[in-house]
Amino acid sequence: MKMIRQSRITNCARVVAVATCAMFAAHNLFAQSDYQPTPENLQARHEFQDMKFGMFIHWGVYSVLGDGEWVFHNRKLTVDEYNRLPAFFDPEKFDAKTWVSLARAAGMKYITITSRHHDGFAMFDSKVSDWNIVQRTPYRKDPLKMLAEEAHRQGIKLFFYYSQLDWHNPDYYPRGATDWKNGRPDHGDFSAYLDNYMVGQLRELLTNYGPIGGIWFDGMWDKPDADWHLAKTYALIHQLQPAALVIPNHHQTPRPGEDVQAFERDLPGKNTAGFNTEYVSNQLPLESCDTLNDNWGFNIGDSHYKSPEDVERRLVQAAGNNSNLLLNIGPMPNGEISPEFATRLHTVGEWLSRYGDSIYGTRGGPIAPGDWGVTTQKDNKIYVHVLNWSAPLLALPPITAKVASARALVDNTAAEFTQNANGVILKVPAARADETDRVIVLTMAK
Ligand code: FHN
Repeated sequence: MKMIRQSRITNCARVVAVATCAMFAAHNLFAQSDYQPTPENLQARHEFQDMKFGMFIHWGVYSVLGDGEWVFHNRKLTVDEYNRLPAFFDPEKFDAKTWVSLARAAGMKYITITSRHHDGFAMFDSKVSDWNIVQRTPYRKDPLKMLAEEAHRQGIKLFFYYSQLDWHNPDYYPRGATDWKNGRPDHGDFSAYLDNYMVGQLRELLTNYGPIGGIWFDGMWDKPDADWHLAKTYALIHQLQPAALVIPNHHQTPRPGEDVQAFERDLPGKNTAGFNTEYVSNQLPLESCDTLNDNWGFNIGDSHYKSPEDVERRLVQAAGNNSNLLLNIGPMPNGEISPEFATRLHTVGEWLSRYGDSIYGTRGGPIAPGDWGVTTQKDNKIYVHVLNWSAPLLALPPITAKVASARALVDNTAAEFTQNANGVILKVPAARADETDRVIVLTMAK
């Protein structure tokens, strides 16, 4: 089972990698070239960077089959077959309060949820077509509305994932790299798909759910050479909600009109996944997404969960690389989040209640990340995150400011240090049994 799952992930990654490379050349042609972010947008970017940790949610009718969000494509189902799926989707256990409360308990400050994935199925009340949760499922309600209201109540920012790629709509034509014969006609009006269908749905998402954090785009890599009408689309978003952030997961150099640079399953600048760009913007906020097990959408056979300590390390690494971490869970078709996800998130939240000062509101520190760990910084403090170091002394490169004190974050005990032109030598307290990250707070002299 595990081998099948891994090979599916690899196949998907390969499709995405090939397509994103080809997109590179044409990429600046279609963006919002005269884009000047408004003061609200710049403020939203700043707040986004401060939040550091978000909950990614992949949830759609595909969850019924318990085989991930690519099941339509992976099993080469026809549109007629897939059309039967919504009738089985009745998430009677969905409770927006439980989901938002879990995000908060995990120390997450925002949620990014699939408003529709590549199957094109709208998980919200859309008037643009009836291919949506209200009209096609026995549930008949709009979970995004409930989630938006609850998120606003609990002070959590809500972002909508929106797949530009569509395996269902006939107007998504010519079809792209993920094409298979699923029964759609060999003709269609791509401009109508973009300007009427997609823009119509984006307009709904940006007007019916109160202030939202932004739109998280995915799927452009399916048709690298197409004109995606980005200028119009991005301009509409910024016109409807100037503070809404455009976050594109196209894995390439950012284009004008985009507000955040996204990385998938990799830290900024790394490309272990095989499809990320090594270019890292020094202007835009950065976000790296990953998933708590191996799948994005619910997969009943996937029990390859990351440990809470692993998640904590990834969060620290992301913060040290000046990035947010968007961590995914795939809720079940009945609307519940499985205990395997929930317990791990609670543990991470408990850790953050002790170590959060060294994460939230910080930016990447002045010392380059190394095998030993990373640094973050905020105000007159540098947080040295020692993730992987067993010797008692740690030699850091020179920093311009004078260090006034060094203390362990966890119990405020003083840590010995010396500073000279060659750098800072820190005596690192021995790691406690349960300590993922030893954080030494260096306070700079005024
Ligand atoms: O194909 C999708 C995948 O299903 C998932 O949504 C991830 C999340 O980053 N993005 C895609 C590929 O880039």
